[in-house]
Amino acid sequence: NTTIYLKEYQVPDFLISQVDLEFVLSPDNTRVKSRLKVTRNGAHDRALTLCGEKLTLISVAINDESVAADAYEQTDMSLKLPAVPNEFELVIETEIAPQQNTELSGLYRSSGNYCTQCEAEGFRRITYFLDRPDVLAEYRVRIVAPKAACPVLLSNGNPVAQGDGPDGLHWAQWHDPHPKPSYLFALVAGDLQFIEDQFTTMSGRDVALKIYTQSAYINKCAHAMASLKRSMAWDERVYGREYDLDIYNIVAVDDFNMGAMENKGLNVFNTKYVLADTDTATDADYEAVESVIAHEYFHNWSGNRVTCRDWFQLSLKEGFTVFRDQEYSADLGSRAVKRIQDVQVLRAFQFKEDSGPMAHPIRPDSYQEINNFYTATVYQKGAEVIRMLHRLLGADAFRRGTDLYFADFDGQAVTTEDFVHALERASGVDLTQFRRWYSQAGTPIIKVEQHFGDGVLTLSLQQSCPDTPGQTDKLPFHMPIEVALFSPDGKKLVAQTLSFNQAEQQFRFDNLACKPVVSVLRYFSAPVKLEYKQSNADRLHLIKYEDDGFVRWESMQQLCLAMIQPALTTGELDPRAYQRVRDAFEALMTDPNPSDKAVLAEMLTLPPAAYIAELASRVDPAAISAVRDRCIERLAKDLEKYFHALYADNNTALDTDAQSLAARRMLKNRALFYLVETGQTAYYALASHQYHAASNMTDRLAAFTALVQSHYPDRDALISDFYETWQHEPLVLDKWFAIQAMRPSSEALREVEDLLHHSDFTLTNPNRVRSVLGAFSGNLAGFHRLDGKGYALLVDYVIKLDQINPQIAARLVSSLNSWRRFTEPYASRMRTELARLNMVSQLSSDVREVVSKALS
Ligand code: BAL
Ligand code: ZN
Repeated sequence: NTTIYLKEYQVPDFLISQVDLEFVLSPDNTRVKSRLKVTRNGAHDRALTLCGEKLTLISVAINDESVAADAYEQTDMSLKLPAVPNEFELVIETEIAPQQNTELSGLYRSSGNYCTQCEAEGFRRITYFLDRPDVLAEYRVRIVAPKAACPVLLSNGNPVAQGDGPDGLHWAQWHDPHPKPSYLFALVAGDLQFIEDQFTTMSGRDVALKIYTQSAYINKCAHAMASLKRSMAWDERVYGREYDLDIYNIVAVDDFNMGAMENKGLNVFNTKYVLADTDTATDADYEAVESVIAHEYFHNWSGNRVTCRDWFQLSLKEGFTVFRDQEYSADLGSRAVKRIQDVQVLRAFQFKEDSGPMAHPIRPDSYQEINNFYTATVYQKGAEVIRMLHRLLGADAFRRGTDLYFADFDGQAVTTEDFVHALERASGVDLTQFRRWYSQAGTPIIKVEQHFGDGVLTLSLQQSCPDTPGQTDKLPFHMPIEVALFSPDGKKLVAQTLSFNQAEQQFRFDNLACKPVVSVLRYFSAPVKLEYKQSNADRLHLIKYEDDGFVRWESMQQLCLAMIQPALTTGELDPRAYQRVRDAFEALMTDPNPSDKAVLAEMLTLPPAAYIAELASRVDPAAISAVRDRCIERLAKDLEKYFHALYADNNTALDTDAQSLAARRMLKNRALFYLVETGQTAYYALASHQYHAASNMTDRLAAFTALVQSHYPDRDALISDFYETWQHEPLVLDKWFAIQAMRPSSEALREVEDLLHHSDFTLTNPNRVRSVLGAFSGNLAGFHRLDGKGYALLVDYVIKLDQINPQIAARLVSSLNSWRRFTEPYASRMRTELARLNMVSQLSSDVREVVSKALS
């Protein structure tokens, strides 16, 4: 594999200002004719080298003169034209086979329809091109296809013309006036239905909105459409950003590597993030659709109008856009719950990445395969970095900064440095030190100590950051630490943002009548691990009095960790630690006025096994599962009557707004989970009744999950019933696969082996692969076995999948990345399987990069 370095970035030797594409579509031989206006960039005499993969070259012409085959050099990866004029028109004809494209990168077929995915480097699988994000061109696209099979023909921008041709063919032409890089190109053609709506922008322009999908799904698109309109209004209100074409098209397809793609004016989506109705989608699915629709819409400015100079800058658009979609969802629903859930994702995936062999800064220095860098670090930590900027500058200065950024760089391909500098110019805040967040990898550890005397509280903060591959001796970060002080009777005395930028720093709070309770890292104001020997009394005080839901939840998590962590080594639950959690649960459940039912549901959830593993110095998966299960079982039995009351109180539809109803369902289903964990027949019957009687998928799936992951005696019949009912709904069937693959038991392996042979399992659909192999590899109790058979199974399938879809195969390997952090024999067994994988001679560059870094 070749390594590409940020420090070696060079401007392109040539620019392309105009692109005219003509596609004559056919499953096995699609003709692509590309007419490019090319200009030499600067004074040099270097050759023009275009990227191209899996293309059959038909012809090349410069300024209408055919170029003979001996006048160019062709390799598997490129087409080199040694002597070209300074300005010329280049016409290239190629042939491709969308039907054979199982990698789902470039032009491919999904359920018989044509679609594209070009980010990051898919366009080179369509035609020879300068396939890099700093080459921006205006695109005109003509699509020709059989009218019967492909009544719908779509590309970026605005529709220009359409008509019928001979032999049952028809055609359509599209024009995108906004210069864009090739990764934002899209084409869709097929037999699709659509729903439509419209949006009037803040300057009074009408935009037609359409969502296309197969006819079987068309009744499930209304929520996505409503989300799109809300997103458009939000971006006008919060960022002053208006949409800039006459039409906004979204297409939902079954087979998609990512969640969705922000192609200019023609988003292509995984059906998972478009389709939703109450029968088939859970409340969490509704929220996910809302946030991904918003995310892709927000990219129209943060990504498309202003794009990335090179792929090292990916977080420029992704970190910023994730921050934007997180804030959008927070504005729409419960801000506290959104923050809790985002932090959970960060801790589960990004912290793990930061402590493993693939750790990289949000702006990586190097990569072998860019597809491996669409990571939780670039996305989620990237969003946390933007959030810190927002907090350090304040909302108004931050907005002045983003206005300046959009104005100065509109239509350009820029860097994270351009972004930070724009914020600096607009705010006057010096961000020199803050920039380290872009270049240093690793999760900082903050030690907190407090001292109180003579009415003065001194808070001492110390920061450090562990070594990561290629990086040692890191310099201190600049970060905002939100703190508040609470009086013994629960009054908030002080709330303040500390600007923490030294290795060690002290902060003084004067004139305090008595020792306060200190709340640190409110709102999770920085993506760090806190080492804070807080007393349990203080934690309980914060659970009671904090108005930040994140801290209330985090204090509860800390109480739970204080119960779980010692037991991982002793094997025994400390009775006092257990009693504290039990009493705190009881107090929460008997609080007559819980502030937010969804926050309460989160507070009644023990820290996930993956997070307990992340915090352990050595991961013993069996111990983690055993201790966590024991805690759940005891809490369930000891607090049964409270869980039952909670269930009964919330098993009603007293609220009318969707958000309150969803919060109620979340709380009720949390209670149901514990009730089922008691193992009592009555609660199995209760859950079974809920499963059968449910009027929505949230309740049905919660009951199904609780029963399938318990010792429910009629488990097999229930699994069959679910399958019989939902087998024709692929997204629901994905849930059916995943819930079985996540069964927290050593039985999971055998079940996963069966699922992999199920007639509905296929390696060609990424959602299905993720629902079985992805879910299984995240199953701490089921995947990590003393005999290592879980790892062997995964590697067997990675080898098969790598021949079909290397991007998804590489993602699966990452679950073995952290092998060094495991106890024996797990660590050795994981390494053995990685070594076996590494011996395969025909590995893709995607898998090769992950496996070789994991072993190095
Ligand atoms: N740009 C790839 C998909 C997304 O982040 O929106
Ligand atoms: Zn994105």
